Amino acid sequence: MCAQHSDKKGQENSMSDAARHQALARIRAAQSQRRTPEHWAQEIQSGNRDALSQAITLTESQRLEDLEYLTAILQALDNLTPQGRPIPFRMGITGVPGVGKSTFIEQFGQMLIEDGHRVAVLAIDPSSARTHGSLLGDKTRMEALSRSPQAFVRPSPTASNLGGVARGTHEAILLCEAAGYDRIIVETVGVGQSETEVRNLTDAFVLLMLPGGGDELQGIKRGIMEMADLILVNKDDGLSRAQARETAAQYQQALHLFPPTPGGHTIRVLTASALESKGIRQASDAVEQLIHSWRENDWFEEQRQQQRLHQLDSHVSTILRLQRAHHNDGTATTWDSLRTQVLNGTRHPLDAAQHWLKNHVES
Ligand SMILES: Nc1nc2c(ncn2[C@@H]2O[C@H](COP(=O)(O)OP(=O)(O)OP(=O)(O)O)[C@@H](O)[C@H]2O)c(=O)[nH]1
Ligand SMILES: [Mg+2]
Repeated sequence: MCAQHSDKKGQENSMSDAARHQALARIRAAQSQRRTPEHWAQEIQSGNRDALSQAITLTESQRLEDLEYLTAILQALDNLTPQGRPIPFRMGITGVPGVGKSTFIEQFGQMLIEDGHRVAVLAIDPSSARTHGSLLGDKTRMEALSRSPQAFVRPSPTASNLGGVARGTHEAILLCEAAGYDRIIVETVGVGQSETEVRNLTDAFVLLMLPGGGDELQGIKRGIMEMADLILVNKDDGLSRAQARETAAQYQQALHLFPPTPGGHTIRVLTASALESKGIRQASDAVEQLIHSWRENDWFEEQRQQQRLHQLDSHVSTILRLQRAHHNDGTATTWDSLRTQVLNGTRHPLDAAQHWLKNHVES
């Protein structure tokens, strides 16, 4: 059974890798036919989903040329975007595997569409970084949303950096926004560093929790809770109802001891049943209230400014890493050898970094 499962997963992974390579090949073919970044930008802006999808594939590429082309597309999109358009809102959703993130987004996304929004969902799976896989399963769990013309659901393969979050997610968000989606939802599995990364990419961060365990607020759970703007105890249904409510009360109690939030808001704990589509409207109202209060007190823009600077740092290290791959000159001072020396403790990390930068970065 297990072997069958992993075989299936393996097939899905290789399928998604193959699909990604095909998409990149199509993009390069289009580039060679002199399809300009301006042309791509126009296609994306006019609602061509294939163009959007292919541009997102560029964000995941490990080739510097692809990133340069992506930059040109983003610039062309900036030029096309009308001034004064309402600023799209970015939301991160995290929680342990199986807590119900995708089921919740399926309901929540449809509600946003009913309210007149256009919704893009980017799903990130850090565990698949090990296998270069993707969350193909998620598309089926968000079936109605995937079919909606007002939604764009993109399970993202994560051939990624240490954080486990797909490196190009920020650019994928920008592309979706340029395509006219005004509610961007990023789903990530809450298993470690990926939350911090997604926290840095989104305006509001929603943590889904399971009923039970409210009295043992230790370690990582507390760390993740401190990053959350809203906590939802999901699966408030069937036999878990009483426990879900008790857990929510315990979390709310515990939050009194947490430091004040930088956005000046109170972290609320609500319950929901994604399966029975209960509590979704309340969650949506709570998120809208957050947006409203942050726009009033300027935290919205302040946080975005910090995030843009974070992106700058992150891209510098990515581009250096990609250049490193290009500059591997096979001598004793290559990156691999420096890494070994740092690993062995025979060279200080600072010295190794300076040595490498001196030799490999043009001034
Ligand atoms: N009883 C109950 N089950 C739920 C609820 N929400 C989701 N589930 C079930 O929980 C299981 C996992 O749901 P998903 O939505 O895939 O959870 P997820 O957090 O996206 O999982 P990963 O993407 O694997 O991390 C599915 O069998 C859902 O039907 C809920 O509110 N109540
Ligand atoms: Mg999921």
